[in-house]
Amino acid sequence: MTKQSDDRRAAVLDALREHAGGVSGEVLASALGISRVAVRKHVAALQEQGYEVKARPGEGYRLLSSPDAPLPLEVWPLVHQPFISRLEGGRVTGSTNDDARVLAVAGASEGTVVLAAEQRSGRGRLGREWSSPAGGVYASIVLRPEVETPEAIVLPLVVGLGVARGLDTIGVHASLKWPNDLLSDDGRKIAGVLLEGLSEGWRVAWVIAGIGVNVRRAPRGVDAVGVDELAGRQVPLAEVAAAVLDGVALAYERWKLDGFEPLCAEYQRRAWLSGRDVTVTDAAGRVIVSGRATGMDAQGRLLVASDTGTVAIAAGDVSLRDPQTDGRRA
Ligand code: BT5
Repeated sequence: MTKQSDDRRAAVLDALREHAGGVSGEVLASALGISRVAVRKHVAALQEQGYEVKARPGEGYRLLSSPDAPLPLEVWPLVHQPFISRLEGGRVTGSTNDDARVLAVAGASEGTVVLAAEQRSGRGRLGREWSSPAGGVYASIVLRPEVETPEAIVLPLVVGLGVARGLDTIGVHASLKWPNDLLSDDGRKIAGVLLEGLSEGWRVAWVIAGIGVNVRRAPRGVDAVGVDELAGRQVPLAEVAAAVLDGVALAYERWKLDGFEPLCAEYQRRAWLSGRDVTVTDAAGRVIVSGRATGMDAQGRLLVASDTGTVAIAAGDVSLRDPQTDGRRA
């Protein structure tokens, strides 16, 4: 659905919310300028999405409850940034990155988003799994930055920063572990970012920014934490989704205008690795450098001071290093 579209289903839902005590099909139909049959169809579709609507002949319709899910109908009213132009999905899927890719290939415009309440085959970087049970928020945003491919390397940092800003607005502070992890102050992973894209020659055609946020609880078997635990309340999933989308929209649009430099200081303030001893490995698991993470340069490269000097890393996996054994710890 798009904000501009004359979305009758959203109007039916709004009217049901307005008439909390119930409303007849006839009143709804004439208020919205549609037939009673159409009202019935929209109500059935809402019920199918998890809205509990009581329908009684003679008494009309009454909305009893709304689903706690990142459904477009729930998220739209909470999104403020016009950059977010279209919302799809909101239920169970394989991977929202795959769904968004299909839309991007078909020409979907920048700001198109696919949401999910649960993913069957959510993925992280380098083919790793992203555990995506119900109770999280999974979102993929179509981006079409008009830049050459090397300039887009910094995008995971921009998106990560946007997610962190979004989480701020719901009372959750996240640190950023270069390049793409959002961690609680005690180092548990709240969210991850996965960017996938297509270049045509030197130009970027599209990028899918995939974001996974643990909300209700952390999945088992990984060092993770949910937003609820950190916020100290049960945060509606639609609220988390809207906050994250708005945060990413703002950070991304700033980057498009002025590049990474104006965002760099903010990223550094949140940088979880700064001052820690790290080992950086490449995609094959080979060690690129071991040393102390000292910060980042204006291109978003991680700076690691090693025995042989400072190395600027554009891509890699970072783990904490135990200086006693020189072995990897986390
Ligand atoms: C990431 O990869 O952190 C990127 C995650 C992106 C997920 C989103 S959800 C929407 C979109 N659709 C997708 O299919 N994916 C994107 P990486 O840095 O490679 O981290 C993966 C590692 O994090 C795994 O190997 C686990 O150790 C750990 N992990 C898996 N699921 C987790 C979770 N729910 N919370 C915290 N850690 C998790």
